[in-house]
Amino acid sequence: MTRDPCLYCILDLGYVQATAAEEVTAALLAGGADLLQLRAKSQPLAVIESVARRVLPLCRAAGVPFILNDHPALAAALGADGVHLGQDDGSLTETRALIGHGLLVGRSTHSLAQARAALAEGFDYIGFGPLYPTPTKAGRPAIGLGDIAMMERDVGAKIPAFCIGGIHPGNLPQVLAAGARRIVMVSALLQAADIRAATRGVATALQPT
Ligand code: TZP
Ligand code: MG
Repeated sequence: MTRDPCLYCILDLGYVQATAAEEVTAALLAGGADLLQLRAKSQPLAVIESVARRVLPLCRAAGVPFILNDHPALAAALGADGVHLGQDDGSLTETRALIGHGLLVGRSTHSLAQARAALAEGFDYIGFGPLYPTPTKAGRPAIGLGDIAMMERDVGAKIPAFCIGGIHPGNLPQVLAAGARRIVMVSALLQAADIRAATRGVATALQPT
């Protein structure tokens, strides 16, 4: 990562039509996304590959790392900058055996213990949440804000740690007050009337003063 990454945006095909992928990606990048992930939970691999091939050059041109959710082999074949793994997506060692050492590998974590374990295992960054209930990851219990400060102290001081889940411009001040320094925002940006302006507002709020 070339600059201190604060705002991690996700192009989630649960919210965005594949045909709108480039337009939405361009808006997220213009608004100030520091990383961009393609997440497509219910799409065939061919669609994921097609969308990835179209948005990857936009990320490259903006100097923003392109991360693929799941599918490490495809991420490597595409020349993505990284891959994002959930708790059940295998170990870092298994993933590195498949894709080598050239890609960032991130891990979703849902507790302080999992965040510490991801750091110890050697992941390049983590997601931490969901802080609040969210339809984007329905059924995953919210963990609240209480552990953010300790997670930042123990993990976020060493690798980028992105708080995630149900964050929107209205509750962002509380998330930051709880100690978060980096966040992921998905539905609140993808469903905004003006994605670029909404992203810009959040990116600005995350800049250290
Ligand atoms: N992992 C934990 S919460 C979440 C993911 C992918 C969804 C975040 O989406 P939103 O819409 O910002 O709540
Ligand atoms: Mg996964």
